[in-house]
Amino acid sequence: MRRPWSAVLSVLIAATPFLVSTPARAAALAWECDPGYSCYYTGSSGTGSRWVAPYAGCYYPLESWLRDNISSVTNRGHSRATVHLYNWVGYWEEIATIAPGTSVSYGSGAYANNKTDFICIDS
Ligand SMILES: [Ca+2]
Repeated sequence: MRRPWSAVLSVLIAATPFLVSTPARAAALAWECDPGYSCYYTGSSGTGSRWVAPYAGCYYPLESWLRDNISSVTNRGHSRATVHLYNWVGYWEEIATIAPGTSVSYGSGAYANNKTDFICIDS
């Protein structure tokens, strides 16, 4: 049986897997945070592990990896969604107020660095 030329000459182009150079666990871009949300980072300047508040309101207790481990915050919430950070010192001490549209980063010497136990976001 004779094969048609087209079959004989057909060239099979191997579907070489396209190698995408995206690491499985990419480091978060600094200050990565969707509009409408406030984001909390364990590192300075919006780096490290990130927690995103799902909606306005108060959050307590924080997850153990986040508690006393927030070093920077960006607030991309709406115009009334001010963020308040609190530290327990026998009472709830407000250690930071972050206005909508602003970001704060606490250096190692900053009072508010790695102290937050409780977060409230105004609605
Ligand atoms: Ca604390």
